[in-house]
Amino acid sequence: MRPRQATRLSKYLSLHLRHAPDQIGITLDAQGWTSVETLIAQAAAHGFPFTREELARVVADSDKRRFTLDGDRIRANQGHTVPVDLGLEFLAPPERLYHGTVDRFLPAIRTEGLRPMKRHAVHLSADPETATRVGARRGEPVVLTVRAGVLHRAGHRFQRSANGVWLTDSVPPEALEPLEPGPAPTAGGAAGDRSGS
Ligand code: HQG
Repeated sequence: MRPRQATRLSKYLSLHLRHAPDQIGITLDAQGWTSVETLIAQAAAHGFPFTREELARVVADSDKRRFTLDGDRIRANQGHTVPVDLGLEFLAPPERLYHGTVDRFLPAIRTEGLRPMKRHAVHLSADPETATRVGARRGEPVVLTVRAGVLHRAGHRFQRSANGVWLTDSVPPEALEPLEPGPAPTAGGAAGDRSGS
């Protein structure tokens, strides 16, 4: 399978295992699993044929381990918008976690904190490099540092998905560390005025 086809299949799986199972007539169980046999048959019936071997290859090669294949079952490891309970344990996060985003969301994030938006949970990365890649999907990345340890001790609950993404309901603005000063403060002497960042 050529890389471009593998990417298409990966995106197809993300779409139907996270967001739109109905569109191809498959159902996810409460934990997000669906039958591989049915998936393959329904995808073919909807004009997207692929083999079990191609599926296994894409799951094994996924850079982000997006899917788990378990016998005749498959599920997405995170990122759902349809309701599923992934059965992940709650556990204590590291003291700091990271969130990759872009400049244009910062005013809202500074006011409301991080919200799950369309997903079930806010996605946080274990290291700034990963967060940089997440932010870069949308433009010039900005990496926010989250005081996860403080939040956890204050009662916020954290889970870690099978591919190492940390999930939590929300992050209030005060749990975000101030950003490093930008490279070039604009005219008007705004330098030092980073309140709320
Ligand atoms: C932003 C990818 C305004 C948030 C990645 C983000 C990740 C706010 C966007 C996974 C906000 C939501 C998740 C607020 C958050 N106001 N904007 N209050 N709070 N945002 O895609 O974290 O390729 O739902 O900063 O690797 O970008 O799908 O979340 O920019 O692990 O496997 O709202 O998706 O993995 O975007 O990415 P998303 P995300 P996959």
